[in-house]
Amino acid sequence: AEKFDSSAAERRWQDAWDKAGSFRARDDSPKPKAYVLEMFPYPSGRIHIGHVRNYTMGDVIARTRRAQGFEVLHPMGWDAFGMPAENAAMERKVHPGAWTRANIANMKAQLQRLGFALDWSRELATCDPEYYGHEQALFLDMLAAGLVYRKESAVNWDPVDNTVLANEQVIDGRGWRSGALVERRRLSQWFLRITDFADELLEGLATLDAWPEKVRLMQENWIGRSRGMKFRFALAGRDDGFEVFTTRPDTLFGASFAAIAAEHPLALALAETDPALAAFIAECRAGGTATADIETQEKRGHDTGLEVIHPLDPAIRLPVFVANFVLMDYGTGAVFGCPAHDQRDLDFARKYALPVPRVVAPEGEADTPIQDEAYTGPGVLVHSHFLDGLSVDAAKAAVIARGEAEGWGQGTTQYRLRDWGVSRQRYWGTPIPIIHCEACGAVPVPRDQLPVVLPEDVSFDAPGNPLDRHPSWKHVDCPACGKPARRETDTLDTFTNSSWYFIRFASAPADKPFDRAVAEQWLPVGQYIGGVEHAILHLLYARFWTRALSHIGKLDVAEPFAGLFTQGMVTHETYKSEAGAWLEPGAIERRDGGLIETATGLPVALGRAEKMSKSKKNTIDPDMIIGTYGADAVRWFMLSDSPPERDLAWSESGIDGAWRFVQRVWRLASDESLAADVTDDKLARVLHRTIAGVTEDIDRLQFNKAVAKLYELVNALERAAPSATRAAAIPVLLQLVAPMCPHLAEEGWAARGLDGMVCDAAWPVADPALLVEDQVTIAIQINGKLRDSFETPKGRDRAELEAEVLARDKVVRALEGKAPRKVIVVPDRLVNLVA
Ligand code: ANZ
Ligand code: ZN
Repeated sequence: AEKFDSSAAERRWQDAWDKAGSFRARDDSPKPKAYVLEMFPYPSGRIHIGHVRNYTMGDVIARTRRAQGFEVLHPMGWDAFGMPAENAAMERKVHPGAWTRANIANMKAQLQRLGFALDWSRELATCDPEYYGHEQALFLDMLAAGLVYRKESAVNWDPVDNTVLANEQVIDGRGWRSGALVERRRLSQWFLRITDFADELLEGLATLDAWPEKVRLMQENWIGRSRGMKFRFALAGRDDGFEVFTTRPDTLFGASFAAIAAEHPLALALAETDPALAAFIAECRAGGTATADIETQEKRGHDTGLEVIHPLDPAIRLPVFVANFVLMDYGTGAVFGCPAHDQRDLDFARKYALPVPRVVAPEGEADTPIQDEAYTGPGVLVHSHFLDGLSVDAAKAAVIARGEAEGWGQGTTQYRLRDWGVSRQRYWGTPIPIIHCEACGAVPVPRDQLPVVLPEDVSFDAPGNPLDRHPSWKHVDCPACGKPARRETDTLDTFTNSSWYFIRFASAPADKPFDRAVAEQWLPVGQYIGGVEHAILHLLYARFWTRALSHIGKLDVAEPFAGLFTQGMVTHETYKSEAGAWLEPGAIERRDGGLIETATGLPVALGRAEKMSKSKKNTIDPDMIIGTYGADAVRWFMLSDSPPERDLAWSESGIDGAWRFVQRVWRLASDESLAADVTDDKLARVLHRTIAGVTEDIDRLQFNKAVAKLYELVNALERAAPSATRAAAIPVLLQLVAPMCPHLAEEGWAARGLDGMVCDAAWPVADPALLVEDQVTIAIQINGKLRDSFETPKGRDRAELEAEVLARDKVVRALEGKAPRKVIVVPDRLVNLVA
């Protein structure tokens, strides 16, 4: 037979599917619905191998569900806003829009080469005004419902580029571009009230049993609900005080100081008359806002000279510091310091020579001094008066009870989760549809003026926000009073774009964000697949939007993604030259069992398999490998070898193996030897076990296991002699292979002259009778002599076996039609008849 011509088959079948509209999802279909979605890509320029793995998995599910009789929604689009487009504009003088659209065209062509069963009619790019205009409408809906507000908050400010930086853009305290020392500034920003949903988002996790445990745990930790206490410290000799928040009220007798944030109102008030404090506050403002920075920063403070009164013992006084490790935006912006049991407090206490009294200790260690490490382990309360001997939990409860009874404090539920700041001082994002008027304040853009479209004529030659610099865009009249006013020039965080795209995929009318009834037919997404890097923010924000939209009556969906799967990375060996430079796989050769650099003949050091990255030169270009091996072999390899949640090591031998598999299936499919008129029970069993196994493996997303079973089936078919069973099994093989290697399957289907396309054929169903794994041979004895034997499933009961034996021709003849005097049945072994 001829070799399988992958590129001809790819063109032919991609065309045929397209013409037939095979993968269009019909809203009005009477079939049960299945929504399969992979996290949509950022149009960075080219598809990388990680995308290929991700989308191949989704495609296998989508194609299988379709064959199983579901109406499948499997859409694709582009998460098209974000910084890289602006960086490209700055570096290469190309408009972010033009850059993005060129990338989309490129990547779409690449995806199409892989033959994914996508409904391209639903394609969207978040940078299309049709998309972000509806997003603006949803933002205004949330604003009207009180889920959006504006407040001042601290941001990382790059004083050279005059711009706000995200935490990730601050490296070692400096702006990633300018290298300038970053300052902390307070700016008015827009926030979404995700914290209103903290409990719901936390409790909803319990319903997501088709999510990886680890992702649920990450979300839980991120939301970070904890029991704590707020209480008031009175300042000695004054009639004011301040509130602190603690998660360890049990350690209150271990307090040796109190500390407030640099931006705390008390600190600011004291600074007015204390120049040294004012200078210290200014220093604290320099430095990033990331918690990680704050954790690693040297702990520093300024002694205010004030003292607070200990709430449990008025005789105890504690000094009050302004400290750089206390955040204004968390808790109350003030703490009590317990150095023995909190590392930050310990570092601080050592620096300022404060006492370190221990109040929690394991048995017998009440007087063991604390050294360099705070004690956070278990134990009972010591040196704590009425708390002595209590467990940590009991002591927490006792202090909260005392505070509530005496009126100086109360128990709280605290969340690590903060409201979501969505303002970005950038061009390439959804414009926030607000107009600022001196008289009327922040006025929503009237609905009939949406979308607020980004201006095209912007420049990127100066730092800062191009929208703000634009000569005319922001100057508008106030929609309320008609006086000159100013457009909001902040755009929305790109995470808002990805927080509802799956709803728009399900329903995309022109005049509104989505049609509720249609969207609800599809939602929730049955299977969502993507990278674990989105385990927290994207998934949490999307869950929040879904709940928020439901809360305001736009939708009634509790959780957007019923099933979630996070796939592993694709890795590749790395190579280093003698000089220590990374080498591309193409620059090396294997010789005499070693590796050498082709250009120099020098030996090459083989490095670990690592995530493919440009910097390590260990990337593989999807286009190139599709060209060499064909889309089906690439898809097949992406599913083989490793469980999908683990990393997959790209290897030449692996993709070669996949290519050979494709050829073997093709040889079977194009085998024209006539079917012999016999059946082959053994092969039938293998076939049906494969049908059942592959179906189950795909259901459980264990693609590598499905692949292994298909290898076995191919082995069996190759070995089997011609038979009717074999002839009938080959089309079934093609059906089972179709989700993974769809072009090969169609080509084989056509080669065998079968009707229609394999993608339209109903998924094969295993015959349960052929699935019984363990067969046993039952011996039939008559008067102790072996007369006959037969195969039967293991574990059948005595009566059944007896009846079956007595009905057998040979037995009836041997007994001459009479009933036996006695029947002895040894289950799974023998039936002895005494005549
Ligand atoms: C006293 C104490 C004693 C604390 C002890 C811890 C251990 P999580 O669990 O992250 O919520 N804290 C409170 N507000 C703060 C702020 N604005 N900036 C910096 N730190 C703040 O942490 C809660 C703990 O972090 C609180 O409990 C408080 O220190 C500190 F043995 O209070 B703790
Ligand atoms: Zn006005």
